[in-house]
Amino acid sequence: MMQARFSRWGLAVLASLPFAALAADPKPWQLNMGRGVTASSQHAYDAHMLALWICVGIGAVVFAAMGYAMFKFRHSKGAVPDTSFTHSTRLEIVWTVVPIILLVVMAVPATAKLIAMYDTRESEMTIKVTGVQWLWKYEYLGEGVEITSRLDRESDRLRQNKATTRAELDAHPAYLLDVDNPLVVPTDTKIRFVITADDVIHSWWVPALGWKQDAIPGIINEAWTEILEPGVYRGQCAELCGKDHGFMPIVVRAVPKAEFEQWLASSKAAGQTTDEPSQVPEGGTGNAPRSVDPDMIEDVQQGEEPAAPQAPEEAAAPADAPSAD
Ligand SMILES: [Cu+2]
Repeated sequence: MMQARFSRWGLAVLASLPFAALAADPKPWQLNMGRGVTASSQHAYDAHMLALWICVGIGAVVFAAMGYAMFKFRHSKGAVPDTSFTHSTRLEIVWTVVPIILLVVMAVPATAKLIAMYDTRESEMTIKVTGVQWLWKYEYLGEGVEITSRLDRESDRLRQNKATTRAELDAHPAYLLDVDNPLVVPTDTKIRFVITADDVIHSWWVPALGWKQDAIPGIINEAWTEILEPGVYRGQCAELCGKDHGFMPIVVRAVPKAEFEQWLASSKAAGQTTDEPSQVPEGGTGNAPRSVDPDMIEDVQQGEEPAAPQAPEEAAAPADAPSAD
């Protein structure tokens, strides 16, 4: 009995080894947000920590002033309320100017980081993500490789079986977080994502990458990532998209470039391909979060791949139009 329990523990430990990089994913009772594994996620973390420490400073000053006032001017020491008090012009100026300075101190780096987050230029490859009720489709544009990623069979079996026990769930470390075909991406590569949906609005979200992007039918949203550390990073659909919204997890497996090339070649050889390689739409101008190119939207609505713009000048034109936000 004891032997069996130990070997079960051993199996669980072994099974969790490939997920050693899970450190980037949230843990139960984790305080604070994670740093993630990309420059974007590090930027988000830095902006968050700056705001946090400013809040801590404000809290300390306000509570100290309250405490001091309550202790120093207490009733038992004969303090009398100042009923003729109106205001202090000097204090009014101080508590208007200081918050303005704090807001600017936070807004300037945050804006720079936000602009960098939307800058999809100079990406080395493009992956099209399509949300479908209730799975994800990934297409390596220009490579002709397309994969469908859905909840792994074991999770699906356990969740549908009313007789499933707690022990069975515990024995499956990635219950409801695993997929049959993870999205395989190379590390140290700027990857552009074009994100859309087939039916309803979904949202592609992997916390370790540091961003979340809506997948909307008829609209192509852009995002990019450059993963620094190999590992398995997990996420979820973050937009309520129907009854199985909670059962379309995301798994990103980041591997070194050479290993990715091997994987891509073997996927092609295995026939996991579309009929003909899709064309790669040109990257945006770096400041447009969503494409407002009517041709691109029409293509997607008709279930076709967005065609590449004819010339770079034409590609730049739609981005000058006001954002569809
Ligand atoms: Cu969804």
